[in-house]
This record gives sequence, C-alpha cells and structure tokens, in this order.
Amino acid sequence: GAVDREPTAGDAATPPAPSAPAAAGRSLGDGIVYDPEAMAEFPCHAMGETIMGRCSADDLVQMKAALLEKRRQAVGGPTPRPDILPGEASQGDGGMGGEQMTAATAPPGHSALAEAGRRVMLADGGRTAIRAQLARWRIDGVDLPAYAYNGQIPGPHLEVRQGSSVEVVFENAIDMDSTIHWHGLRHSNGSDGVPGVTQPAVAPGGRFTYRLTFPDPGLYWYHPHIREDLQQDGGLYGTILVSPTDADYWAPVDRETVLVLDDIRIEDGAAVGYGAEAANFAIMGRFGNTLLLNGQTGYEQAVDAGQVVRFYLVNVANVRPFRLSFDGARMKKVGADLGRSKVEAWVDEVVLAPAERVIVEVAFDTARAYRIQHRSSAQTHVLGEVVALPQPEGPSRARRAWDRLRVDPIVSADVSRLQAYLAQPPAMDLELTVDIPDLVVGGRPSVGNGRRPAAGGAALPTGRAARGDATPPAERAAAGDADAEAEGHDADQDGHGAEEAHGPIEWEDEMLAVNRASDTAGVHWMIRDRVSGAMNHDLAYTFHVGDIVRVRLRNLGDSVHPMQHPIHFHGQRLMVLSRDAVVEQNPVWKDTILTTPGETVELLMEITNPGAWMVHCHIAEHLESGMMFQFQVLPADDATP
Ligand SMILES: [Cu+2]
Repeated sequence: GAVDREPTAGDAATPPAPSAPAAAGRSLGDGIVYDPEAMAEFPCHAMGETIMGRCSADDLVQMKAALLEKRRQAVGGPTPRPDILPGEASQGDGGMGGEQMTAATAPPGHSALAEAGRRVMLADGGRTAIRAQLARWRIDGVDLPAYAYNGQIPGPHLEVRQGSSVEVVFENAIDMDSTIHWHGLRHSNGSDGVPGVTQPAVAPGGRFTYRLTFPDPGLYWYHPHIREDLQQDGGLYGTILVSPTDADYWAPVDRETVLVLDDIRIEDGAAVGYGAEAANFAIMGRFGNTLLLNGQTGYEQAVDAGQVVRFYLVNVANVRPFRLSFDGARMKKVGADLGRSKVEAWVDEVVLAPAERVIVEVAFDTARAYRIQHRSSAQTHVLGEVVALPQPEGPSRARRAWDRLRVDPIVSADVSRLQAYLAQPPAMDLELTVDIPDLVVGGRPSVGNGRRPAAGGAALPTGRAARGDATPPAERAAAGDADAEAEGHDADQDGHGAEEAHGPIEWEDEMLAVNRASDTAGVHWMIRDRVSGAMNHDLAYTFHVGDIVRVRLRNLGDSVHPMQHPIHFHGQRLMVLSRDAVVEQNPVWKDTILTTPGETVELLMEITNPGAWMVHCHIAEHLESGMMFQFQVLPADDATP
C-alpha cells in the first residue's frame, strides 16, 4: 500500500472505441451505392462499387459511369468472400484458463521472462512438441474463438543456448494448412517453414519435425507462414530467447522480461471476420483496436525501486508499428533483431515495426507505477505498468554499474570488415509500391504501374495526408504542431539519427471503411526490381555463401497509397548503411528493415546460409497480396574472388 501511483485520469488514454457500423448508403441504381457517411472528410472516391467521400451530383454521375465501365470490362462476376472465423474450442482441449491466462506479476527476485507454464528450457539436443490447436482467447472478459500453440497465447517461450540444436515436433490441429517459420534464425533452409518452398504445407492432422540451430544471441519468434493475417492474428505466435555463450555479452541486470506487442480488432464482442479466400484490410493491413502485451490487456509487473530490467521486445501485430516508452524511466537501447547494437544508447522511446525486435534496459529508480506506453499519432495508449516497490537499501548493484554505455567489439569489427563492400553497386535495387485497380478516384481508375497517373491521378485519401503529416517535422514544428516538436526533440535526444528519425508512418487506420472493404484480390502490393522491372514472384537472384551484397530499398512516395513497409529477409543478416543518404551511426544486425514512404534505405546483406529464402513485407496483408520473392543461395563459390 506504500506505492505512490501517478494520477492517471485524463492523460491515460484508452484504445479507440470500435467504429460504428457502416451506414447503409444511398442506392444510385445498378447496384452502385453512395455512402456519404463513410470518409466524409475526404474527396469523392470509390472502393469496389461503393462511392464515398464528398461528392457533388456531377461527381456521382461521373463515378457511376466509371464503375459501370469497369464492370463491363471485368471478366466474370464478383466472388462472394464470406468472413470466416476459427471454430469453437472443444471443452478441456485448448481451453485457456488458470495460470496461463494471468498476466505475469512475478514476485521480486523471480524471473518474469514468461508466465508460469509457458517457459520451455531446451538443452543442446533437446526436443519439444508444439501443437497448433483451436482455443478460446479471453480478452477483457470477451471470449474469442482463436488459435493457440499448446493452448497458450503467446505460445511456449523457448529458451536455448547460442550454438545449440533442438528439435520441435509440430502438430497441426487447426482447421487449415499451417507451418511454423522461425523468424530471424540463420539456420537450415529445410526448417524455415515456408510452404511450397522449403516444405509442403502441413495439413490438418499432420506433423512436421523442425531441426533448429541458433547461431546468434537475442530474441527470435515463430509463427505460421500461411495466412498470417488470420493464423498469426488469431493467436499463433511465440518467442525464442537465445542466451549468449559469452557470459558478459549483456550487462548485468536485476531481471529480464520478454514483452510481446500485439493488437486485435474486436467489435461488438467478437473478433472482426477474416476473408475466406483472400485477406481483407488489404490496403493498410488490419489495425487492432485493443492493444495487447503478452496476449493480454492490463499487463503488470512488480520490481524493486532501484532495479534495472532488460526487456526483450517483439512486435507480432499484423501492421501496427509500436513506439514504446516506460513513463519517463531512464532507458538504454542495447540491441535489436540479431543481438547487440554497436554502441549502447540512451533513448526516450523505441519504434518497432511488425516482426522487429528491440532490446532495452530500463531503470526504475523511484517507487511508483510506471506506465508502459505506446505513442501513436493520435494518442498515447497504456499497455500495462511496471510497479516499482519501495526498497530501503537503495539502488541495486546492477543499477550502480549501469550508467556507462558499452561498445560492442564484434559489431564494430563487422562494420570495419564491411567497409570494403560499400562501393559495389546494389545486387538488389528494389522499389516498394502498390496498384489498386478497384480504386477509382476522380472518375478514372488509379492504376499507374505503381505510380499515380501524372494527369488527373489522385492518391487514395489517408488520414496522414489529411493531417498534413507528410510535412517534415521541422516545418510542422515551425507551424506549431506539438507532435512535430516532440518528434524533432526525440530525434535530437536519442542520438540515433537516421535509425529512429523515421519518415511519415501510418500509426493508426485512418480510413477504416475503405481499408476493411479492400481485399488482396484487388490490391496489388509490389516489390519490383528497378533494373529489370520484374516484380514479386518473377524476381530471381542467386548468391553464394560468403557473398556480401548491396541491397537498396526504395519505398515510393508517389504511389497511390504510400505507407511504411517492414521488409523481412529470411535466413541471412543485414546491416543498414544509410537512410536517405544519412549514414547509420549505430549499426546492428537485422532481419527486418522498416522503410517509410519516400525513403531510400541502403543495406549490406551477408550471405551465410544456403537454400531458397524468402524476402517479403511483414505486414501480413501485404504478404498475402503477393509482396514477396525468393532468392537462391548456393554453396561457397571458390572460383569467385
Ligand atoms: Cu508492406
């Protein structure tokens, strides 16, 4: 009872309320509807056969004619796409309750790495079983039909040692084909879990044995590589913590905690349905309206005041980027996807796109409750809290040794070694963009080979554009924009330069009606080679083990819907060299690279593992829309200098 809680009224925002059901709209005849309530603040446009936004009578006539013409040109009629949901859990089999459902509130002195019953420690040569099954997921008192690994969300938390090998026997007990992809592992291609590329899909009732190795320390995670928009969002995700062989790899701390960041969209007491044949929410991806830490709202952890906690963070959401902080607690960023950063750095907040990991150490110096906060463009969400209890003996030993920033000699040496490769031309020069044939703006379809038509073309209206967020923070700050001032301040404060100073990011779904109605059959996200013009599954690259190749990612700012894309490379590791020609000052090995609209990111990829590997956007709906390709890695070619 001695804990001083900060006042929370007023500034502790809650997740956004579910949106109202779409208005019925007004029929214009021939099955075409005008819905003046939807997207009322935006110019006249159409998604499918629904016209939205501010439309004059002339606009409606023109738009209807364009839609009828488009219908005449279409082959066949529209395909019905009923929403589907995972089935009901059988009693006592996958039903979730008891300890597994309780947010971790470990007593001080105990590890809070994972909730009781979720932690699986595997020695070298160890073996475990993971079963994907139907389950109920209780969130804020609402029971959702869900999927779960071993009946747990998140699934079992695996703890292994760097350099070890383990076997995981996967059993598929859900109602769809599935696989497990082990995100970030530079391991054997046959265990990468990509259906049709590294293994056949595992049918319901089937099994597959994965043989995993862990060359790099840090946090990794696993999820299906089929219909992630449904299976991963429905609860199929888990974490792997690889402890380093070097005992001094991480600084001493008082405890370590894994935090899995996620969101889910719940409306009227149910999860919003998923497309049966193709993912819905195909333009922006499915933003949840309920934010989750380790599968639950209201996360809480207790520590002693004066302790330091190392948090291993991973974002498993379909699309939502997180911008996390701990309510003013001092925070040090020490690592990311594949281990340590070159230099430890003080930060005010950290950004994680889907699939990215960030490792931070946080000092809770005062006895009080610290909110775990996500700051989106619209508001600050509270995901949970860390309660620092009074502790008369003062700062812990780890806390007293914590103020210095360490430099990683291994990554520093890697950076020096890679200097020789900076001058080579990019082996992959890739553009990220989209065509949306279903979208009609200003009476003409907005298909422009991934670029807006030069004359009369218009971008899909976005909340970002409406708010003018595309303006650089400095200019917005000059105009008195509080958010921009905060962004500029942070970029200066954290000293990360390009790594944290991202361009315009869509933090929320500001065009829900249009996005929800879109599906991957009508939205074509693209990764395109700038030189050959080939894109998505037509792309082909071959490298050899030992190659170090330049990669360039250009996120086109003039597509019909520019937005951020986290691009994931399987089986290898990459280092960011620069963003928009601003040199990265604090490199770290990565497998997922956030790119923002208009941005050009230069990378080096170190080719270490043979096989057929995927590259794709980790926004689940963009992947479903085809935003992916493979590259081949052959054994080391000794003839190549
Ligand atoms: Cu994407």
